[in-house]
Amino acid sequence: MSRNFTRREFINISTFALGGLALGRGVINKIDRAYAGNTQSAIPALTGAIEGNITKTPTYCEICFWNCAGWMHQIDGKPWKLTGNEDDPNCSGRLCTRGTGGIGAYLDDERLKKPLIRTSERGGQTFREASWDEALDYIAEKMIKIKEEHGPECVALFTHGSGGAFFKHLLKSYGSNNIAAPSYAQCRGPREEGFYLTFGDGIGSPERTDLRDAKCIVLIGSHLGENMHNGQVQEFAEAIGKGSSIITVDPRYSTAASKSRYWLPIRPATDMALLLAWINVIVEEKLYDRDYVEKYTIGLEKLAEAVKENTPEWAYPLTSIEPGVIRATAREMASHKPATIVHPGRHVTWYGDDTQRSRAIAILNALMGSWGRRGGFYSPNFADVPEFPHPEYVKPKRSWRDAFPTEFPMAGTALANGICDATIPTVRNELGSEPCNFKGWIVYGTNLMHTLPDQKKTLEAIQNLDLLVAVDLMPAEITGWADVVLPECSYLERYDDLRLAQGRTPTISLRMPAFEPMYDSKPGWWIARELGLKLGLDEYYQYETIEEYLDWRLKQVGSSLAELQEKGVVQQGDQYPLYIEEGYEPEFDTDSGKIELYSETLEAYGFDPVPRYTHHEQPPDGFYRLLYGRAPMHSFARTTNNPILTEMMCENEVWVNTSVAKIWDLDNGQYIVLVNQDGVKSSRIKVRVTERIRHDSVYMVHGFGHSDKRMKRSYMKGADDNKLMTKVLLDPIMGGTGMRGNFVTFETENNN
Ligand SMILES: Nc1nc2c(c(=O)[nH]1)N[C@H]1C(S)=C(S)[C@@H](COP(=O)(O)OP(=O)(O)OC[C@H]3O[C@@H](n4cnc5c(=O)[nH]c(N)nc54)[C@H](O)[C@@H]3O)O[C@H]1N2
Ligand SMILES: Nc1nc2c(c(=O)[nH]1)N[C@H]1C(S)=C(S)[C@@H](COP(=O)(O)OP(=O)(O)OC[C@H]3O[C@@H](n4cnc5c(=O)[nH]c(N)nc54)[C@H](O)[C@@H]3O)O[C@H]1N2
Ligand code: SF4
Ligand SMILES: [Mo]
Repeated sequence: MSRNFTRREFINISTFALGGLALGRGVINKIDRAYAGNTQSAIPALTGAIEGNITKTPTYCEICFWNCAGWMHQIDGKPWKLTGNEDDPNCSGRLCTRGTGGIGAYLDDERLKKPLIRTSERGGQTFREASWDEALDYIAEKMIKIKEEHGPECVALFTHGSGGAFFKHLLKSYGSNNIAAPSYAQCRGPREEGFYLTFGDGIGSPERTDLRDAKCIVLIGSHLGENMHNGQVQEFAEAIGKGSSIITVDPRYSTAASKSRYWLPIRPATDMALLLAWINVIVEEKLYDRDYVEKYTIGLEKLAEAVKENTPEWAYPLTSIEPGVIRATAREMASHKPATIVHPGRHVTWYGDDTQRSRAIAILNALMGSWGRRGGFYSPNFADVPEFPHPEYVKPKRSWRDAFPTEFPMAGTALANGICDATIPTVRNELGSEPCNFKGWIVYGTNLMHTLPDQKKTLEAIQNLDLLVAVDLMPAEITGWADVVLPECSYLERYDDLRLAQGRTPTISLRMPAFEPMYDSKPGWWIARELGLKLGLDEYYQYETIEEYLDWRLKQVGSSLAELQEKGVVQQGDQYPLYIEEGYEPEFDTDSGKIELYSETLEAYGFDPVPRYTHHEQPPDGFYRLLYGRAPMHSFARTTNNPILTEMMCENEVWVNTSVAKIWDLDNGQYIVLVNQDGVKSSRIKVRVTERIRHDSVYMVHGFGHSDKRMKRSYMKGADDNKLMTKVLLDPIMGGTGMRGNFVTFETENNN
């Protein structure tokens, strides 16, 4: 496939240097060390020449939720390398560094190996090994009891990851619809609701952003290149290669900032002022797409009225961005419209007014006329595969919503933090007409201790449970609090449900096992089905094998399991036009049927119909705002024990501005402890003295500082940002947990 960005540009931006990494000598030595003592190596003995029987098995990557489709190559049945599937639009044939290191998820010898049942009080970390039968019986018994005594709705599911689909089916069959994903209220929920309120549609994943054809890209805290969502970064590199004008707003000189025409090192927490000032300039100077705005939007006059005071001069003292730069960047955006995209971001739960900030971004895009246009937001296509037949789900009598009758009216799905609240009797006492708190949690592939801010509250909720089940690959922190721990096998050892991704072309892809499950681990689909059968839900499982399930689904759309096993990815579904200029006719599922620059829906709920600037607390003297983000070679806290990826980065560092380091007498490479505004301390973390961060903030990569000793490679390596997030700024519109209102100071051996 032809791509007209230079390879150097791509490698430069994405640290893809390992793209297509096979298990080279260095990596093999490291894994061999991890396996020292095992009689048989898990990896092929490469001697330079490739000898043996080479095979490849289709999969899609589970190292992050971009889910690139790829191939697991083997030599004589042993792992050799992971590569991208050429037919996959999510990756265009290339996996990222993390994806190629996915073999490490399979090879990690510190994985969970057997089902475990807790033998002491919660958190006591005392478990005994159990058979699958015993562990599942234990869970089924408790679930039946909760159903009888409190109702099935009192069991909630937290899920992130592919196998979660089978647990969702299980929970709904059992009678509960209380299903939460931290990827909503701790990640992209405000963005989805902000765009929905404006365009009547969300962004989805992979993002419907037409970066490759954009002539101007505005990144507001989106650190593409460190945020390594594969296809998106490839398109970003392509746009840079074509000379697209990049404007990056970030208090930190990110990789993206280094590729930008403009870098706006904004004072954190003031982005709304910048966005309103941009809107002000674009409206005042009539720089918007007039035909588009007239045809598709309502509320321009009210918008103009609402932002008339929000001039660049007004925004300057708030944001520290000079009025001239605000005007110049507004005009730059407008000069490329409609191929200007103000990127909606992904992890957007920052300051509590996040739905409104996302709405301001949506409004800017509407003014540029970029929704539905080439170089803006395309209209995605979807693969459509019927579900495997099952009886209708029992209609739950109560939902998580009942615990929040008046709050968070726009929450589109259960809130992970909301379920936590509704588990603590003193916080939320009502769940429906009968008093009921959550009594059981099933936690699939999400490490709540690293994921939900306010860890104290999470622990308090856990102590109120009758049942906590953790289905995980690793002995992650959450498993230490569970009653029953179920070891799932890695994605390379299992079938999963079909990947149906949105995109320019609709595709289906398959994950199938390349290896037998190691130890006594099992695939998620098997675990959920066995539990379903033990709960007497046989009628919801009218298939015996997963092959039968997948083949049935695929046959409904003229494909088959055999075809997917051979190709890994197939195109399926109708291909509709992507852009208005190619015949796409936009429909806006808003109350007015138009793009709402002014939202009467929000007004009716008592919220601002046009986003307004609200002041957020700035750090007190001697404290610095805690910022956090991603590193290209790790995913959250899920790869920080991966034997291959830890070789590339084994701990995080705290970025401290040079002038601040001078004040505190901090040296580059020195270990310190961070202490937050509530006196909570981090584990030891190395200082990185740099000009690349503002003086009022510090920065670290999320996912390090594991506290579970069973993960030896990552135990106490670097610091956990989440531990320092004791203050949460709740979004009143949809309940997202703003995490950037925490401040830290430094403790060194000299000053503690
Ligand atoms: N402090 C802080 N909190 C955050 C964020 C942050 O940056 N800082 N980011 C937020 C964002 S954007 C998101 S999307 C969420 C993500 O939050 P999570 O989805 O909770 O991400 P992880 O911490 O990676 O937890 C994933 C868990 O899945 C397990 N796992 C890995 N592979 C498998 C598998 O194949 N099967 C099973 N069953 N388990 C597996 C891992 O061992 C780990 O315990 O976190 C949010 N919370
Ligand atoms: N390698 C890798 N890539 C990933 C992931 C991963 O774990 N690893 N996770 C994926 C997921 S689920 C998500 S949600 C995304 C998250 O990635 P993004 O949505 O791109 O970014 P965020 O984590 O929201 O923001 C991080 C950036 O925001 C800047 N920032 C902090 N405060 C402010 C502020 O007040 N204003 C502005 N303008 N900027 C600020 C930080 O300096 C940093 O550069 O990454 C995805 N990609
Ligand atoms: S972006 Fe990288 S880690 Fe994420 S699914 Fe794709 S290859 Fe895997
Ligand atoms: Mo996320």
